[in-house]
Amino acid sequence: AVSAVREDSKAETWRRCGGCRNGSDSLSKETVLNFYQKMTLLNTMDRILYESQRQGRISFYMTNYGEEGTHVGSAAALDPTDLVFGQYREAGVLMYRGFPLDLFMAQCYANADDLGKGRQMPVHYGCKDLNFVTISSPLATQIPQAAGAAYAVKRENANRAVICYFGEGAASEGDAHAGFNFSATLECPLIFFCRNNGYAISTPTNEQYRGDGIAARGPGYGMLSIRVDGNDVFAVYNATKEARRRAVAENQPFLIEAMTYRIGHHSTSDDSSAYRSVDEVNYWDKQDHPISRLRHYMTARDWWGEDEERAWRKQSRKLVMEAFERAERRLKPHPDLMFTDVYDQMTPGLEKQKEAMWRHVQQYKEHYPLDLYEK
Ligand SMILES: Cc1ncc(C[n+]2csc(CCOP(=O)(O)OP(=O)(O)O)c2C)c(N)n1
Ligand SMILES: [Mg+2]
Repeated sequence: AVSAVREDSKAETWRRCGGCRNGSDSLSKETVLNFYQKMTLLNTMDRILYESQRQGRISFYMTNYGEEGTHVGSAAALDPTDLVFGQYREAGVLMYRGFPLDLFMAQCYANADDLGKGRQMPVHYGCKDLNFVTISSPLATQIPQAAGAAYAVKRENANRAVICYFGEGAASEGDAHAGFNFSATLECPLIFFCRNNGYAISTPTNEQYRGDGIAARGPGYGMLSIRVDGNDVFAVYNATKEARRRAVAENQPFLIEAMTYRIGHHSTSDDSSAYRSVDEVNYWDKQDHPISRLRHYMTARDWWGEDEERAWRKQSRKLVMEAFERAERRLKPHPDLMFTDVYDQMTPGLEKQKEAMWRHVQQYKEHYPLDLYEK
């Protein structure tokens, strides 16, 4: 079944629905169940952390609702040594690579276990061991950085690729042009993965560009490009697998545009009911959700039923709740860590700021519960 996925995408999209087994036959039951478990675990974690923010337990959060298929399908097609540059809505990629719930929670709670030592806003994950470059919010900065990294990878000749995720909104930044052109002309093994989820905060795609989406820009840069149904985890997997193969074998960038839909608000600072209808959101939630589509496939193959679903829902919720409770109890990092690691040796200016901070904290002790911080 090949059909246009969203009304605003004029080109045909490579669509493989859960009902047709093309391409996914080669994936084992174990692999497919793992896809499903990662997609639903991400969904459960999102729900708990979103609620945490609403209750004032954490400062901010961004959900990944509706885009789970793009994360898991693409992550599964990569080699663990491939380097990932994300935007901020790709937590499922990191989860698929093995980042534990405890570390997701530690980052959002900025506790003493956070690999970033509590210095970043929630969802700005990073993990050197999993080859996942720390998220930075200024849009599209990761695109030229990924081009540079892919050039370095090529020079190492290490049979490695770089993948760079970005939203269709970020593709309007000047940095996107620089990254696309550098990687094409320098012939870098780079997969550009655009999550076209219909919105850049409140701006719908029909106000973002006049051409045919993001994939149509690829040929202008001399880049191989494909548009794929982002809510079909198998289609995303197949497209990314082939993009990676060609990027590495032929040293060239490959642009993927995955058509999907942002079901949640942009972030906890946004209320999307101000700019889109409940009917629109419901359509994607009820009719074309990557998780339910995958579940239909598993059911059709007799791999999954009500009992498995009930048991997994219970187990996954327990895993998330336990990690959440551990994170909340954990102490915060020592306040001195705010001043370290940028310079090898702290500058005199920073030393002064640190002393000023401690004077302030001593003076207004009642507002600073130091017993919650590591000594
Ligand atoms: C340089 C820059 N400009 C503006 C912003 C504010 N901003 C944050 S997210 C966002 C929308 C991005 O949309 P898109 O790339 O489609 O990603 P999505 O949120 O849909 O996943 C904007 C405008 C920013 N972070 N950085
Ligand atoms: Mg978007």
